[in-house]
Amino acid sequence: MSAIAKPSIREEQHPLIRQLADCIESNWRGYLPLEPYILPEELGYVEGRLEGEKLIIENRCYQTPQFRKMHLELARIGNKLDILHCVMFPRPEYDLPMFGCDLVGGKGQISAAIADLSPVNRRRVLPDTYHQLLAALPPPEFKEPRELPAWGDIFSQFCIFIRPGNLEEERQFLSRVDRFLQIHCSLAANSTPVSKEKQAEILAGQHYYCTKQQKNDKTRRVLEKAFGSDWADNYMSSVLFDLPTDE
Ligand code: BLA
Repeated sequence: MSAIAKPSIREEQHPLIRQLADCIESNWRGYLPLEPYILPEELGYVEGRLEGEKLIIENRCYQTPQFRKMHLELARIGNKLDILHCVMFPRPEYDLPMFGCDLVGGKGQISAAIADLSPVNRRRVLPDTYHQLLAALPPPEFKEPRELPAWGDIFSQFCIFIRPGNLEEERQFLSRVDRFLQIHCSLAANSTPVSKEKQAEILAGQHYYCTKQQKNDKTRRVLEKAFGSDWADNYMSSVLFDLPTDE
């Protein structure tokens, strides 16, 4: 086996995907003590074919005292589709929201840019400090907000889901996600465990979040077409949105 790391596909991806991947990793490294997280079987780097085009998936995954799993995935289908997917799964001992982000683009244009800090407690409201800090950000101004699908009731009032119209909107999206991550990583790094009862509630909220995300037919369709439906099912339930277990 060669000791030389494969060049990341991020070098070839849409500039906003590259910049967001760098931004996510620099916040992670800046605020949190990262340890490796081992993905199941051979799912770290995957290649398949979709309509004659090569589909490449590249995963990076870490854990920290507060996060069970921090997953950054970059995917590329020939020159047709570029994807960034990122989820930070807190350990259920901590009252922390789920950070999630998805960028989907093709042929030089990002069609979907979504980012949120999603609440997982019973009333599905963000912890007070999160609410205050997020509410104090400058109001987002995007020309093309997009409508959330039916399963999107998991997202908070601060969720942004847009089609960026120009470079200035791409820049604004990037800077807002950077702020989300600064707020999230700094609050998380200082958070302490909650009571057992509260933990059970958080665990249930995380289950609900993952179950809803698994209903995203657009993601499923891309994976199914390239790798078949069993593989897609397994990938969505064990890599993208695995349910936390009650240890
Ligand atoms: C949309 N996700 C999409 C779309 C595709 C994918 C092709 C449609 C783009 C569009 O309508 O313009 C595909 N996304 C993928 C694939 C992977 C991926 C193949 O991550 C992984 C390999 N999705 C997430 C996370 C969020 C998310 C973490 O993975 C949010 C926090 C949201 N993606 C999301 C939403 C849509 C989407 C809400 C729009 C769905 C719709 O309009 O029905």
